[in-house]
Amino acid sequence: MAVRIPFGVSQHMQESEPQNILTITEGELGGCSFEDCGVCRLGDREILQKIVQSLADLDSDGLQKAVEEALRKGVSPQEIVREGMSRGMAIVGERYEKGDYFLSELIMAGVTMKEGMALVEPHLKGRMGETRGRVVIGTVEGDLHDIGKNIVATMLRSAQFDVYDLGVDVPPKVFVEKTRELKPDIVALSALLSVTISKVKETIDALKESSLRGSVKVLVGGSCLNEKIAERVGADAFGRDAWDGVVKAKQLL
Ligand code: B12
Repeated sequence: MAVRIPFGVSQHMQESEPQNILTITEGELGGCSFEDCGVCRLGDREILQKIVQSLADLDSDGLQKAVEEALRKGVSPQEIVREGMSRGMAIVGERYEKGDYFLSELIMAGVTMKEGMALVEPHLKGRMGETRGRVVIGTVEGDLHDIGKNIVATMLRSAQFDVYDLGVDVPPKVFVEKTRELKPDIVALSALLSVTISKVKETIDALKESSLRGSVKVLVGGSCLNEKIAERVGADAFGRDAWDGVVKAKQLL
């Protein structure tokens, strides 16, 4: 069987058992909701799986083609992100944890996902009209991950929120300054690194110390957080993913 070694994959992978790495295993797709997904039609599964596989394999050309094909076939952009690219990214993370991928592959995955998002984002844009509320969003200090945060910002915009994105590595004092200046209804914090959980708390504490906490709700999210941690650091709500984030943001108003 011919084995395709995608661009960006380390030499050590070429020497190891290829099918373990290049083919998505049942385990890697564990928890996949293709089977019970009420939104996607039967024919969409194959193309969504192509998206998952391309991103997991860091195959930029394959991903672009698959995303374009999915959009052409009328698969919803939300489904492309949630059931396609996000699952591909989860597999990248697992491969990194197992030592099959290294930092260079994480970087490639970030670039590849951003290229895919650039194709999907124009289809996620919200309608013009009355805004639901104002959100200031950013990734906390010390953390450079922004793909998930960007998806949350896009989904909030498409749900008619007025979103101010402060970017990544945002110190608590900048959240405080921007909260004072922009008077948002919600401050949304993203954190993916366990070491930055303390920064989520510091940011919320800084809002308290500046007497701003009473006038804003704090929504947090990111793969190192959960409901319990969110409560412990003093947030008002936790969003499991971008879609849950929008639901929680609406509930907070
Ligand atoms: C791509 C990636 C990178 C890229 C980031 C590129 C970019 N521009 O973002 C780069 C290469 C820069 C990177 C660097 C590092 N990374 Co990294 N990275 C990843 C990876 C593979 C994917 C993250 C991602 O984009 N996922 C896809 C998006 C769609 O999902 P998401 O971010 O979770 O976001 C969703 C939800 O969490 C939620 N959400 C996120 N934010 C918010 C905010 C709100 C308000 C709400 C409501 C919801 C919400 O909604 C999003 C959309 O549905 C993850 C593994 C993984 N599967 O998560 C590791 C991972 C996060 N990285 C990890 C590590 C260790 C690092 C490094 C320390 C590696 C190193 N040795 O240097 C550095 C840290 C750099 C830094 N200071 O931040 C670890 C973190 C472990 C931990 N718990 O602490 C992970 C989990 C990998 C692993 N399995 O070990 N990384």
